[in-house]
Amino acid sequence: MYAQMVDTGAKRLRTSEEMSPEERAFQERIDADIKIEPKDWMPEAYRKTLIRQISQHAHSEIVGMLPEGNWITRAPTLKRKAILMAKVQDEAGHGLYLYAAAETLGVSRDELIADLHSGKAKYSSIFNYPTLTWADIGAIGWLVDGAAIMNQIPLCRCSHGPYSRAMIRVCKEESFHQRQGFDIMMTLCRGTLEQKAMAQDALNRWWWPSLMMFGPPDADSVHSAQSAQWKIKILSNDELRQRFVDQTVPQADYLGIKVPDPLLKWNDERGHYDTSPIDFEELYNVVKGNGPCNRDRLRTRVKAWEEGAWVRDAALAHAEKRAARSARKAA
Ligand code: BYC
Repeated sequence: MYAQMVDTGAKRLRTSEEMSPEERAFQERIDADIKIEPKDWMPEAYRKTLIRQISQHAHSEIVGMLPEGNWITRAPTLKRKAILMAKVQDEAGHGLYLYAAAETLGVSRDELIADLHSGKAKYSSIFNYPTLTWADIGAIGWLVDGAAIMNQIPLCRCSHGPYSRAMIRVCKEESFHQRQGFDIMMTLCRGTLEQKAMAQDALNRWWWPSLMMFGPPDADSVHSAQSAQWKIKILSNDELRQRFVDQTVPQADYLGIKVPDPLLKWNDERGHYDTSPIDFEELYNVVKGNGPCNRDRLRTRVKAWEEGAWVRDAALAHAEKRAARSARKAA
């Protein structure tokens, strides 16, 4: 599959003969499944690709707190509220592990955040959609966290040590998030007709954006071939998307709600579900900044950053004071 991608819009991969001796040794380590650690030599493009992907991932976790945070004050029971608060706090933790993993590549957190706020760095398209009802919280946990796990389990085996290790804990927590989402959907689907209709409406709105989370089709994916060669990507965008569809459709059947795709059908020959063509124009449009909530999300993040300046200043002043005290004691 990746061999096909080499000729489809992605840059041509360098052959072993075209690589410098350092690059060749690096690629051999990757091929032998040896992790690349912060002090190891790495091609500049590998470093840049990782900074791009890990920071986009970190930003997604942090921006991803907003649509769900919107429902903390309106959760239907105390128990649901406590669970949702824990989940949203977990997302903050994921963002922090990921920023720390990116920092090992020689970039500062301030630079990464400045790139998010200026619109230079991306975050996942999915968080530019609004959460209109409580059922959306169920759909996000079930579908969005479900898609995130599908994408992130292979990342636990990626070639970069800090990123792969961060992913192990993230995936364990995402698994709890997915189950809490499914549990909300289950409760709604077993509830009144009105509640079941809310669950169906949430599935209708979140299904296609969830499939778009996996990125453009392989044929249009700019980075896939190189990322596959470096084992940053273990499975392609389309392979992961297909696995997600195959896993999720039976869950929708179990809930008794209908995936909003008239052409969805099990294909015995392929051993997979066939779907309607995905409207990737919608993904490109959202990624360009024109989704329903892009401007609002960035405005909220920038405001939170500015209003938190005094906390960062106070923490820094405290750390400097402690360091000075320790230095005096040591002298
Ligand atoms: N949204 O060549 P491609 C979560 C960009 S949420 C926005 O295939 P790549 C969570 C892509 O960046 C998920 N942009 O790129 C769940 C590139 O643009 P640039 C966060 C997208 O990197 C619940 C261009 O399109 N997860 O965790 O090889 C609550 C071409 O694409 C999207 C991750 O970030 C998109 N959906 O593959 C809270 C996982 N898709 O950078 C949080 C790690 C593509 O050249 N990331 N683009 O300007 C990945 O696995 C990969 O980066 C992707 C894209 C599969 C997303």
